Amino acid sequence: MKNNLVLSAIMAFTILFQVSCTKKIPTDLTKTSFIPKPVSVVATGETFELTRSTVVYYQEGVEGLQQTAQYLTVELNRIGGITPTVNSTAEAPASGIYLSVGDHGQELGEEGYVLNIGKKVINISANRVAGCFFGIQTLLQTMPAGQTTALPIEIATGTIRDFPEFGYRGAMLDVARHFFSVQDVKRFIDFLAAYKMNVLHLHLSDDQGWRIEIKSWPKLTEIGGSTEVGGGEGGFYTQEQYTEIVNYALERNITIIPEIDMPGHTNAALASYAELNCNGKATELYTGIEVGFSTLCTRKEITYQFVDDVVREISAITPGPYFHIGGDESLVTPLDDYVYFINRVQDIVVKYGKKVIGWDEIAHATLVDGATVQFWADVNNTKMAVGKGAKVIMSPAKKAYLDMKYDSTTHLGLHWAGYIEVDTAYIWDPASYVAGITKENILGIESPLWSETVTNIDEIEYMAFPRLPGYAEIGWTAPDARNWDEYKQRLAQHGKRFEAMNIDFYRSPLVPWEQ
Ligand code: TNX
Repeated sequence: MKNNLVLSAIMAFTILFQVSCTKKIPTDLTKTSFIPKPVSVVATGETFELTRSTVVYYQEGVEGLQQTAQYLTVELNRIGGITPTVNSTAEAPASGIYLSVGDHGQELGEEGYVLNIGKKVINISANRVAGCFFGIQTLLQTMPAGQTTALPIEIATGTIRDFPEFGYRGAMLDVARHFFSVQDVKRFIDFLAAYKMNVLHLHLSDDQGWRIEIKSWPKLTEIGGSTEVGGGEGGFYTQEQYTEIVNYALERNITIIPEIDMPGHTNAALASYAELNCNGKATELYTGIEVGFSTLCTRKEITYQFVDDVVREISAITPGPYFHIGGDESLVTPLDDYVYFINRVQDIVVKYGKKVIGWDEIAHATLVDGATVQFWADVNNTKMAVGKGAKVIMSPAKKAYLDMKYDSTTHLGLHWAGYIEVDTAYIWDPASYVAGITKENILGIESPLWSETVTNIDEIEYMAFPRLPGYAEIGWTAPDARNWDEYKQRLAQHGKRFEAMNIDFYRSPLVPWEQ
């Protein structure tokens, strides 16, 4: 009897010990490693318990909010294996997770949100549905990185108020030099969504490949889509597949920006249609990685019929406001011809209801109202564009190029713009990077991933991670709230998130990853 008592005491003690030591109950929300760093986090020191019976509610009558609620349940299922009920409601519930849209003031803007985690209820509220989506991403970062069976999931209570520094936070994927499947692009979209990026720019054509079906010019994909760098089989998206990508992105609050690069970088088109060449002869397909040797024939009328058809067909399946006309490295197009071409092409883009984006070289043309230049190399071009009233997307190659090697030992990538270690990628401010170009001129930031050396999704992951979350933070978090030494600690915590997502990432020695 006495022995039994002692035994039960030991057992009780052991259980207590296990509970208190093996399960750290999170109670301090400010300790969570959020990326991007939110504007403000206030902890209230308690815990919300997410269980199998937690219901996800959304405010009734708000277009798009049900879809956002569904997105949350899919993620909760992935993490905790639970399938929460989704209900619409007219009144704020007393328990569960509640998404709502209302007037939360100008400061929160189009994308800001308030995430309030109470003991019984989690409220995500915003001016717009987009804000609720970003609030969900923040909430997900309070949960275990990967799948867990340890229910309930405990979440520290408190309030996060948050909004982005820039409205344009993007990445670019070059699907022309190497082609990537719809499935790969969707996975890349998921990466962007997890870090609150809202733009995916698809580089759909280049010398080595034409990657989007154009029904009125079918040889573009039949011939121009048939290979890639290194001579592989290439590929292209049918218009239906492109639409599938656009819709997948839309559900994650991401705008697809299609780019048809012209008048240079057009060998795939020139090989497909002889009439686009000034000498009337089709070129050979190209599978190398040189740039600057091709040009459309800018003084032939058929060229503008071609551009008109391409812009018309792509614009019709692109809900986003932009069309990117490329315009970079047209080294064999005389400047007069280049300016004439860019001017005519801008008018075509406007005619089909889209806003023009081009690489910084398009500054030489007469820019249409609402044009945006993407700064990648030339400060003078960019300033000239701003002088002509254009806005700027910041993609300085020395800082923002995801295809640059991390250091001299990186087996993938190029290094013409330098080596870009994770700290180099993080430590810069778009609004002060170029003297004379200030926040008012800048839409935001984009990190391009050119694919001359990148051939599959694992290699995409290796070049994008861990730099991509840093670019996301530069786009979202104000410069005075950013600091590399503090950021690298948070980034280290995301290593287990990358692992849980099966992301093949570069374990930079500059980041104190957990072992
Ligand atoms: C420059 S950036 C290019 C691309 C290459 C890239 C490789 C830009 C507008 N043009 O054609 O793929 O360098 O880093």
